[in-house]
This record gives sequence, structure tokens and C-alpha cells, in this order.
Amino acid sequence: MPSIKGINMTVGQEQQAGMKEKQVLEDLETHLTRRDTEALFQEQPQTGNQYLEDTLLRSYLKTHLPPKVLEEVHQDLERFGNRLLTKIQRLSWECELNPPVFRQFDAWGRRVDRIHTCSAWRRMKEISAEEGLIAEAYEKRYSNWSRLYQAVKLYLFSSSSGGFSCPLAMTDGAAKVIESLGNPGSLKNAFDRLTSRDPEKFWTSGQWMTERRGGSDVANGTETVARKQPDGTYRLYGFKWFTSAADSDMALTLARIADAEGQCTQGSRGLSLFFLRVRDEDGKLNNIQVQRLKDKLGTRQMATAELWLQGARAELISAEGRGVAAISNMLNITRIHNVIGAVASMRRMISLSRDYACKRVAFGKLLKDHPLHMQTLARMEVQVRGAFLLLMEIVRLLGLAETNLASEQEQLLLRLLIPVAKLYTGKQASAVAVEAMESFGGQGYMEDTGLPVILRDALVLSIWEGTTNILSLDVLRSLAKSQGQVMAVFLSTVQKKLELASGTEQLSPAVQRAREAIGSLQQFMAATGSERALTMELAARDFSYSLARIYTGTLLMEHAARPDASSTDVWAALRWCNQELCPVAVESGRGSYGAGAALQDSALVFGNSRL
Ligand code: UCC
Repeated sequence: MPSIKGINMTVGQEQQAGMKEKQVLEDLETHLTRRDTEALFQEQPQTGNQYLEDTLLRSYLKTHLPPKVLEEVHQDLERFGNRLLTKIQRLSWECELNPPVFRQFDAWGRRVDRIHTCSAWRRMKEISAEEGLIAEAYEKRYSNWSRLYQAVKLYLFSSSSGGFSCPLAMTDGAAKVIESLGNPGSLKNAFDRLTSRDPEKFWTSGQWMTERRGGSDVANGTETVARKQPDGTYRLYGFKWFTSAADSDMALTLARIADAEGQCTQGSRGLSLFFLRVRDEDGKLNNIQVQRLKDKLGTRQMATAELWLQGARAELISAEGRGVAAISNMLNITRIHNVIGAVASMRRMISLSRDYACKRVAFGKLLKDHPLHMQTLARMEVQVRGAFLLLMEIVRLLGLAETNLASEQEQLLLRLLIPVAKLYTGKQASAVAVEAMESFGGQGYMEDTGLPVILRDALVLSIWEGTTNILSLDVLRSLAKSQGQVMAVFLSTVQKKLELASGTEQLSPAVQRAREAIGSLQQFMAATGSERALTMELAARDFSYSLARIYTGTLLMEHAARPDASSTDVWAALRWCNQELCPVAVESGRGSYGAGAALQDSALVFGNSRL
């Protein structure tokens, strides 16, 4: 009689026992296997206090801010960093999970056009006021450093804002327009609210520029008509095809004033700038109908809508026909916000990648111990460092301009660097987001890690507020408008920075490469010849990239030439300058910008048969 552990059994008992034994072994095996599998679960990448962890930011502030300002700002930023980590990041995710919902009709068939936002989104508005995210720049507590300080807070806030950075960009832009119009009495209430620290009072603003013919060619695409009323106000009639943050309290928008016969001037000269409230005191829409919310790839947290203006009451706030020039103040501010968003998203992705590299084991060691992996991360780190310094340079210059401390040269430089930085960092952000996502392997592709959200949101940065090509043409506009003075200032500024950097021995290869690039740039400018207009148009993007790379290279060198600079500061500058710093000269040498090349390009795109 067979036995288990010395117990005598019948055949039936034996079969039962055999099955039990098998079950026990299977359980044991499953258990072991599960335990093994559990040990393979990956740890979530995390970031701590973003301000404290950002060594470049901290070293920049330490280098540039006056000690008293630094002391106060440091305390506030450390506190803010903790608030972001412990409270605001969670709200940000809630915004992502609860995008706005549009209800056109109520239960009884009445048209209501209500955009419902989640409580976290509304809380973001309160936090923005409490933190003075707009107010800081206008109160000017720290004189010319206030703008930079505001930008730093916005940079820290951006990746945790659940998309609220977008309405803040336009709010800042609207405040800037009102301020630059001399703060007229009729707009005092609006200005006070846009720049308020009181959540009860704080307003956000929209910027309604894009109509159904598109958002780039504003001069020809704007169909909205403004009809003057006996009381001096206007009523606007038109269709705004793409209005970001449609839940804002007010908006600035362009329209064509109709004359007594109902005729409008076409083109840019016919455009004027208007202020309007979105709703009246009772919460009723200002003769505006919401057609639908946009179904966007990213930035889903915010309500972007198509709006019919059906006699919306508005106030003319620019001189007649000076709408584009007046709103350009807003464009320049929102473009800087775009740069802030780009740098912030790169920083977030790289911080997460870095943390993950310290946790994730592959091929028997942590990712951080794989040199190739670290090289990939370092290449991204160089990009974000350069972009960060470019951002700081712009807001430093803006701060000087806003406190009447900027020289004419600094104002010209600012005008040039805004489109350069916007177009360049927008592209960098997309590229870094894609690369960083790859550093998480398949996990990076998983929705619930939150990483795809960062990628999707980054992709808009090269599109809204002027696409890369439109911004490249704006670079040319700044050259033409200043009759080349912006280039003279650009060149003298980079030369000065290089002079300074040349005192640091380790930087000499970078200095050398930058000097060669500047020489090539000057040669290109001198040799554009008889086809100058066409050449410059075809070269606009590469030209702008060249300006971005050369200027950023000199900023990295300047930072690396500080007395307390680290070896990594030097390495970052060297690495940056190892890329092609002057692509426009290279392409020009290849004959890429002539009429012949333009024809060939068209043929390449369409095929000869269609030309
Ligand atoms: O994208 C959109 C959604 C909003 C979302 C915002 C959130 C972003 C924050 C992100 C946070 C994470 S709304 C639509 C976007 N569309 C645009 O950005 C417009 C793109 N198109 C352009 O920029 C064009 O180049 C235009 C509209 C500026 C071209 O207009 P014109 O009228 O054809 O151009 P002109 O004739 O050259 O310029 C008219 C005047 C001139 O001044 P004057 O008459 O004194 O000579 C120009 O010098 O405007 C002046 N001007 C400027 N001034 C034009 N642009 C500028 C500028 N950038 N700075 C100073």
C-alpha cells in the first residue's frame, strides 16, 4: 500500500492525495513565480522639490540677483516648490483626468452654452492669484528683477499647472497690452483684476485671433466686423475658430471697423484691437455662442472653443487700424510663456528620466551605469540648459525694458530674441519629449504614467503663437524694421560674451567654434546678393536656428566662465558648441536658397508631373 509521509492509503485515497500534492506544488510554484515577478515591478520615477533640485536655476539666480532679492526670492521659491510637490501636482493630474465638458442645452431645451471645468482647474486659478503668478511682474517689487522672478515661478508651475499656464500666458499678455496703452481709465478694472492676488477678484483673459481662414495670416484672415454704437462702444460680429481657454473672463480680439456704408478696410491696416467681457455680471454670455469645443491632440485640460460673436459688446482699445501692432505686445509675452512651457516640459521629462535611471536595472545594472544611456540623457540635458539660459536672458532684458533701464541695444536684442527663442525651444521641447519618453522604454508609452501627456502638450509649442516658419519670418521682420540694427546688436553682444569666455582656458574649443560660426554668419549675410529677398525667405528658418545656436552657445559659455562654475557647466558649453552652430552657412554653401533650389523643392514635393 502506497503511503505519503508514512500514512497507509487506498488507491482512491492515493489518487486524491496525488492531486492534493500536485496542487500544493503548483501553489508553491505559482507563489514563488509571483514573488519573483513582484520583484521585477518597476519603481515609479519621481521628482522632489523642483526648485531645490534645479541646480542650474539656483546657480543662475545666485549669479545674477542682488543678494537681498536672492534671499527673499529663495525663500519663496523653496516654499512654492514644496507646495507644487505636495498639493499642486495632484491637482494637475485631476485636470488631465477631468477635461472640460460643453453643454449646449439645458434639460428643457434652452440654449445655455455652458463650459464645465473641474474643481481642480478652478483651484488652479485661485492658486495663480495667491502666488502672484501675474501680479509679480506688474507690482515690480524687485524692480527689473520682478519679471525674471515671475518667469521662474511660472517655469516651476508650468509642468504642474494642468494646462493652466495657457490662460496665464494670455492673461499676462492682456495685462501687458493694457499697460502699454497707458492703462486707460476704462480698462483700470480689467487691469486690476488681471494683476490681482485676490482669488475672488482675479480674472484670466483669452486672445481671440484665429478665424476660419487660419491663425498665421491674421491680416487677411480676420473677417470679424465691428459696428459702432451710439454710446461709443462697438458690437462685434464674426466667427472665432480657435479660442484658447474659452472659460476666461475677458478677451482681446481683432476686428474690422465698418464705416457708415458697412464697408471695411482689408488687410492689416483695417484691423483694430478690442476688449470684451465674455459674460455680463449675471453670468450671461455677451452675445456669444459656443459652437463646440476643439478636439485637440493635447492640452485637453483647457477649453479651446469655436465662438460665434453675434453682436458682442466690445471696447476699441487701439488706434483704428493699429490692431496688429497693439496686439503684438501680447504676442511677445505669450511667446515668452511658450518658451517657459518648452523649458519646463524638457526639465520635467529629464528629471523623471534621471530619477528612473537611478532605479531601473537592465542587463544587470542600473541605467545610470550604462554610459550610452547617460550620453543620451546628457545630450538632452545640454538642450534644456541652453534653452533655460536663453529664457533667462529674455526675461532679464524684458525686466530692464519694463523698468526703463534697457538701452536701445537691449530693446533691439529683446525684439530679436523673442521669436528666435520661441521657434527654437518649441522644436527642442518636442524632440526632447520624444527622446526622454524612449528612456523609459515601453513604460514611457503608457498613458497612466502621465508621460504621454507631457509629450502631447509639448507638441503644441511649435504650433500655437506662431509656427516655426511664421516666427522665422518674424525674425526677418525685426531685421527689416530696424534696418539691420538688431543684427549689429546681436553680433556685438555675442562678441562681448565670447571675449569674456576666452579667459577660461577649458572653453577655448567652444569659443573657437562660435567665432567660426559668427564669421560664417557674417559671410552669409554679406553674400545674399541680387536675390536677397528670396534668399532670406528660404533661409529664414536656418538663419533663425543659427542665431539661436550661436547665442545660446555664448550664454552657456558665459555661465561656464563664472568664478564658481563647475566642470559640468564647462562640459555643457563644449557639448552645445559641438553641434553645427551655423546651419544657414552650410545650407547656403550647398546652394539651398536660390530660385533654382526653390523650384527643385516644389518638384520634389509634388513630383514633376504636377508642376
Ligand atoms: O495660437 C493661438 C492660441 C493662443 C494660445 C496661447 C497660449 C500660449 C502659451 C503657452 C504656455 C505653455 S492664437 C493665434 C496665433 N497666431 C499668431 O501668433 C499670429 C501669427 N502671425 C504673425 O505673427 C504674423 O506675422 C502677423 C500677424 C504679426 C503679421 O501681421 P501683418 O499685419 O501682416 O504684419 P506687419 O504689417 O509686418 O506688422 C504690423 C505691425 C508692424 O508695426 P508698424 O506698423 O509700426 O511697422 C510690425 O512691426 O505690427 C508690428 N509687429 C510687431 N511688433 C508685428 N509683429 C510684431 C512683433 N512680434 N513684435 C513687435
